[in-house]
Amino acid sequence: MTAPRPRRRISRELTRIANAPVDSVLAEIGDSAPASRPRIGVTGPPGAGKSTLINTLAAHRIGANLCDTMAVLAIDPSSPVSGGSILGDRIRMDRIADLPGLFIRSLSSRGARNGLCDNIVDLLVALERHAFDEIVLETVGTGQSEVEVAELVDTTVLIVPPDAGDSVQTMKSGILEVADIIAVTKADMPGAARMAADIGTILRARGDWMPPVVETRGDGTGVPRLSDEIDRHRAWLAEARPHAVSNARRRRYHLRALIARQAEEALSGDRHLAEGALADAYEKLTRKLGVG
Ligand SMILES: Nc1nc2c(ncn2[C@@H]2O[C@H](COP(=O)(O)OP(=O)(O)OP(=O)(O)O)[C@@H](O)[C@H]2O)c(=O)[nH]1
Ligand SMILES: [Mg+2]
Repeated sequence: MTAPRPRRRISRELTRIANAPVDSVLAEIGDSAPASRPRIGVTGPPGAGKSTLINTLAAHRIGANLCDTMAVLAIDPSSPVSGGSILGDRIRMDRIADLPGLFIRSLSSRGARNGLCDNIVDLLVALERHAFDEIVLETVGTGQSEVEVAELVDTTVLIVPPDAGDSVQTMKSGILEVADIIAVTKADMPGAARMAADIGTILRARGDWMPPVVETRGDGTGVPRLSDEIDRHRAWLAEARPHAVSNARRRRYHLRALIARQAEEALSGDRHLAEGALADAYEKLTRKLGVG
């Protein structure tokens, strides 16, 4: 039995890191070595049923002792940083909020262009330092972010509601190519089986991994199968992509994100920095960052 996490303390720490400039972030988590805690990304259009599914998935995985501790980070595109509150208003996870070993936090995407927050990697590393067995990241799919989230996690679960309609065609080129598992939610509604079949016809195997399509319902139907598929994918991944490769990829992503933020901080701190000839402005910026 794992001791309950000090949720309030972790939540305050995330708030602090979420609002901190790069230098302070590095002071706080800069000594972190690469660590691969399994990460599950859950992405899909607004209102697709992501939070509901994470709800039942967490209850199932913790209840069945598949993991002792789980952290859920939900990126909420609309609300401002939910200062320290454990539950965002929009995430319907109240049923599991008291589950021992579970930590839930929603965060604003702060208007970041890609629907992820620009400091998401810092927060994932901060959570990793608390040694959760699994970390789940919920993001609202806004085109590019769906694809980008796959860079940050081991297993990408794409959530598709039965009424997604035409979007299946647009999904074809982007997210379907990176989704490891597809969950058609709201399977109690008409069109779910049809949607699952339609997606099945356009899915392609990646290497020898064929993304499975699972139908789920808010009452938890289909969730044990989804959970099994997550474990099956994780086992496959352990063979196909060693941890060292995942760690190196995450580290590169993190470094790029830190540099991008540092540049943003420099540019917004000095409006003259971007003036003049492009090459001059570039030189001024890189000098300011100490990389020129
Ligand atoms: N009929 C039906 N409704 C569902 C099911 N799952 C979720 N819903 C409803 O769909 C709505 C959205 O559910 P959420 O779980 O909040 O969806 P979400 O994708 O997390 O939404 P955002 O985070 O706002 O993008 C809620 O009103 C849920 O009650 C289901 O299996 N069947
Ligand atoms: Mg949600």
